[in-house]
Amino acid sequence: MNIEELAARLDEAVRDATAIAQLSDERPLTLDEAYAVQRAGIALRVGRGDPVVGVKLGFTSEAKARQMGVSDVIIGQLTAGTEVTDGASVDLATMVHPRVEPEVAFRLGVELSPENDDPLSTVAEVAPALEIIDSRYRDFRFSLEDVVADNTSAARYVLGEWLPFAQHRGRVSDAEVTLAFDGEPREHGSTSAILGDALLAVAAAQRMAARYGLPLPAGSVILAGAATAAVAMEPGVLVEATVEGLGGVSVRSGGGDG
Ligand code: 0L1
Ligand code: MG
Repeated sequence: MNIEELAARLDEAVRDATAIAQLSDERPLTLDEAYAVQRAGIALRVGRGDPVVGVKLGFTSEAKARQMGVSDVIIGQLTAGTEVTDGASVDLATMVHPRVEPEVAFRLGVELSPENDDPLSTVAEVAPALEIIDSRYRDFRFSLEDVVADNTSAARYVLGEWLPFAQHRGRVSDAEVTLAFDGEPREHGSTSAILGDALLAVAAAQRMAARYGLPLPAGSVILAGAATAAVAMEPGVLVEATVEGLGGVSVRSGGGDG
C-alpha cells in the first residue's frame, strides 16, 4: 500500500467510526512516511471543504512519552469541522472509542514563522480547551508511527472563552486543572504537566510545524497537550474542564454506547 492508500484507509475509519488494524502490522512506516500519511489524510479533508485551522501536540507529558518510549512530542492538524462549540453536544456514535483530556489552547495574532526567535510574541489569546482523542486503531493500541499517521488521534476539540494572552500569560505555566463528569471530578492536574510549562508548547509547535512543513498563519490555534490523563467518554454526560485563572469549557456527550 502506498501513502495515499494508507491515508484513505484511515480516512474511511474516521468517517465510518470503525476501528482498523495498525498500519504497521501490514507495512512498517518510518516517522517521515507516517507524517506523509497524515498530510495525505488531511488533504482529503481539505478537499472536502474542511480547512486546517491549527495544530495540536501529543506526548507532551513525561509519563505518556515514557510509556511510548519516545523522546519528542508529535504534531497533528486541527480542521474546522472537528471543532465543537463550547457547551454543545458531540455524538459518541461518530467516533470509535473517544477519550477526553483537558488542555490549554493558544491563538496566534500574527504568523509564527520557523525563523521567529520569540514565538510567544505571536500569541494573541489563550483559552481553556478540551480535546477528544479517538484512535482509529483497535483497542487504542499503536506504534509511534501509527499514531502520527492517524493525525495523533485528533477527533474533536472544544475551546473556552479566548482571553488576551498579555494579561493572562502569567497564569498559563502552572495552573491547576480539573476534569469533571456531571460535576464529579475525574482528573486533577496542572498545566505544568504539559512539557513542564504549558508556555513551552508554542515553541514546540513552531519547531515541529517547521520540521513537517505545516504553516502557522495568523489565527492558527495551537492545542498545547493534555494536562491530565485522558478519560473515556460516557454517554449523556456533561464533561467540563476548569483551568485556574482561565475559566472553564464544556461538552455534552450524546448518542453512542460510550
Ligand atoms: O493529544 C494527545 O495527547 C494524543 C496523542 C496520541 C496518543 C493517544 O492517542 O493517546
Ligand atoms: Mg491532546
